[in-house]
Amino acid sequence: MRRGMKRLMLVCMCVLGTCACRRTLPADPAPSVLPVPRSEIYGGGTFRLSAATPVVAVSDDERTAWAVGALDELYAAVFGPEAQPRRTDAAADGAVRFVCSDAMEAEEYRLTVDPDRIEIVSGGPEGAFYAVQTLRQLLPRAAFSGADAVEIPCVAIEDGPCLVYRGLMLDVARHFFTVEEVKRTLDLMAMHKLNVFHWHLTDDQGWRIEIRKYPELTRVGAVRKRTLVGRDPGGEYDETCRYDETPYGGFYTQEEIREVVDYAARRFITVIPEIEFPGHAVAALASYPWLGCTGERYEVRQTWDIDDRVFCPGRETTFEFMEGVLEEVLELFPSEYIHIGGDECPTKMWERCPACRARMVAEGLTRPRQLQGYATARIERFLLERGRRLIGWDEMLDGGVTPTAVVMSWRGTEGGVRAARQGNEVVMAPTTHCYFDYYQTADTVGEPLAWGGCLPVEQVYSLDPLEGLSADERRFVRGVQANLWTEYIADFEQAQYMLLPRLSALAEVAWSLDRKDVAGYRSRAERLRGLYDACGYRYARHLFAD
Ligand code: TNX
Repeated sequence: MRRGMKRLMLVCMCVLGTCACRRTLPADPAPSVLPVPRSEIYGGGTFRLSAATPVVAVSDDERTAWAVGALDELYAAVFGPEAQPRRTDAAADGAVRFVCSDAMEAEEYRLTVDPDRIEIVSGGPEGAFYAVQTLRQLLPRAAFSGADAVEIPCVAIEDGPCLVYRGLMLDVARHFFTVEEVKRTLDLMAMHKLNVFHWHLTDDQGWRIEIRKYPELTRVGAVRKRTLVGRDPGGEYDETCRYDETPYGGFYTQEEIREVVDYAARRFITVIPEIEFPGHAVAALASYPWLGCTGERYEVRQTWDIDDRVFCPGRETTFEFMEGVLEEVLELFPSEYIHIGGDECPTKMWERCPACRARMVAEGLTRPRQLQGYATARIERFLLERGRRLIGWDEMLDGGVTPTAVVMSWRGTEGGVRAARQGNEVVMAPTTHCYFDYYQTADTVGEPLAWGGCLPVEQVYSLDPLEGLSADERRFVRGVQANLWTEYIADFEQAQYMLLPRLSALAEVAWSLDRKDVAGYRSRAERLRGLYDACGYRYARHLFAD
């Protein structure tokens, strides 16, 4: 018996030993790429990629270096952290070659894998970056647990996105995510070829961005004294509320913000900051009571839902404040679009406020709601003067919107359709298809607590952001966005679970709108799931057979 055991151990050690020594992993039998490329034609044979495979880069400008940097990351993930592809100038065989083409759009690429080389032709560095993301999906799944060489199937891929805006919004006010977690989120986006990270930085329950001119925003506004446990029964003072009695807080220093913006830029992701105005403002009002209509001192909010306590558009000091905040925001974020929220802003306080009433008279406004239109237009003027564009939630339409503002449609697609018809640019993010804080299945037993609703991955996939619009009007639809609100997100693990695999469905809507097919998507998602496993991401399994 003991001898038998010994022999078994020896055999095991040999097997493990073989795994650990020089070996080439064969290509997986049926790779497929998600989001689905314009065309993907597999030939016979394979290319053998190893740490010794050199890279030929066409130029050495900064953005090209970012795209090639993605290949460095791939080498590190497969061949070990020390593996750095050697750069060579020669158009040698056996290399990965990056080439630029004037005939292509910046995000377009052609990836050709032949037995003796890999060639990536792209319009710009972003296209080259996406080609590397595609290449990553072509590797055998086992590659990510270490190999000396891997085989990649020969293939010719032509690809490019359908929509220019492919977004994800993350709410860091209700649940605070660390810089590391935000970076992991950006990695996820890059894997899915998404290119806009909408960072929801302020809300009633927390102010999360350092503003040097207004230090109370993070000294006071970044911390709530406790957090609701379980579902919000509908109001702070409801006796059935139960709280976690520990203070909850966090914010990003300006240095950390720069770090995130830079990390995103290297992945060709633009970061759009959102500073909520004039609603969802309790954390700001708790920091500086003179920002509200009554001047009362409030606490940072501890429950969810909509709040009446909003910025006072009657007072000049409110605009001075917003401009002071935005000046610092513009320094930190190079994004053309700056999000100023605009959603869910009750007018109750304004109706009773002498300063607001005076403002209405002075501006000839007849409805309190028009004060929001007035306030938004003022902020927009400030942004336009500095070369930026204002983007906000579709409630902006109710207060009257300027032709230059960009509308993010969340209460269905109707607002977006209306905006596109009147010539406003639009991003579609309707609750019906894009709210990843909703349950992913009708049977919620065993699911983590979520906002409510039911948004299965197939439903995300069925989004047609251009529906109901003429060819002319469609030009105004810039793209689509998934939103992850975090009232009921407990940690980053759960955030991943809510995002995946739904983000892959949204990615296909955004990138491959003109070639969607749900059956194909299922099998591509099944394959992509192998990469989620390899990267250690958590994901929901409703789409998959097991
Ligand atoms: C509505 S969508 C909100 C958020 C909530 C979300 C919950 C939008 C612009 N506002 O404040 O977190 O619903 O799903």
